[in-house]
Amino acid sequence: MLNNTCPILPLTPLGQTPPTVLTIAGSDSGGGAGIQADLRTFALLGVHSLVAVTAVTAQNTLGVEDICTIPAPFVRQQIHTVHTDIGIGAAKTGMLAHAEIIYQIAQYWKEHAAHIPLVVDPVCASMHGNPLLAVEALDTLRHELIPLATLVTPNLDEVALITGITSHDPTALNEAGQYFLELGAQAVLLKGGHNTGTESTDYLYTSRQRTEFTSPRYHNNGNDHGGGDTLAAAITAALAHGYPLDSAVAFAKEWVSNCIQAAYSLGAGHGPVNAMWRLHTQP
Ligand code: PXL
Repeated sequence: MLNNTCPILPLTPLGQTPPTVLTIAGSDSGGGAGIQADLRTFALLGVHSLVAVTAVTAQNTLGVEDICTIPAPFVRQQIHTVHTDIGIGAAKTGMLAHAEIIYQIAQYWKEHAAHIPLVVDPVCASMHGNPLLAVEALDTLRHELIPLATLVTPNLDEVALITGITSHDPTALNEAGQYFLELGAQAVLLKGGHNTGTESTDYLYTSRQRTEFTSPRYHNNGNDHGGGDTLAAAITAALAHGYPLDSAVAFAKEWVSNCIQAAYSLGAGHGPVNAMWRLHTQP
């Protein structure tokens, strides 16, 4: 059953400008993840979407067949062009492909955008295991971009790649949380979505506290493509609406649970989580 009590973000009166949110991410030609998931989420959460494309993937529900990356200076130019005219209320990063793109974004952020909330979803691979970030880029991610993040949202595979911590016991998770804070992130959300069990628990660490967010684990025949992107996009939209971080995470967790329950099958592989569940409910 969909949770029709899921709160919605405030609607901007028609004719007025809604909050603006930037996604810096890759395109998924199958429409399940990446920029496509971000734009759906942003639209249904009442914010205006800005886009800086980092890479274009040729992929379907079975996997990524090929990737064409955008030159790093052009990624920076896309950010600069929308920032200087339109303004950015909050931003998120997704697939960043390689070190030079990460470096350009980080330099821009440090010089011109340090005050803007930045959610870093450290996308390393697709759910099929296709790499979306060069391994050589991990150091640039750790030392250039993560220190600028308002929030980093790694799943447990990404935690292992970035921190080297592979155990999921409570002490190891605390160590992993600490690792991201010591890199300079203001907060980290360790997503237990890839953990086993009947519940999915995510752990939010800030310098002051650890907060748990638990939801039931829904079984939807593997139709959960784009779930991580959708969660990070919903957090970013809530931040742009002015929510404090813990409320933004709580909201986004409930939002993505609804998207997961409403997922549909597509092609022969993994279908997407479905932000359009919202269209089936009364405002
Ligand atoms: O879900 C992570 C992700 C992000 N961005 C792009 C992707 C994927 C997963 O496949 O293709 C472009």
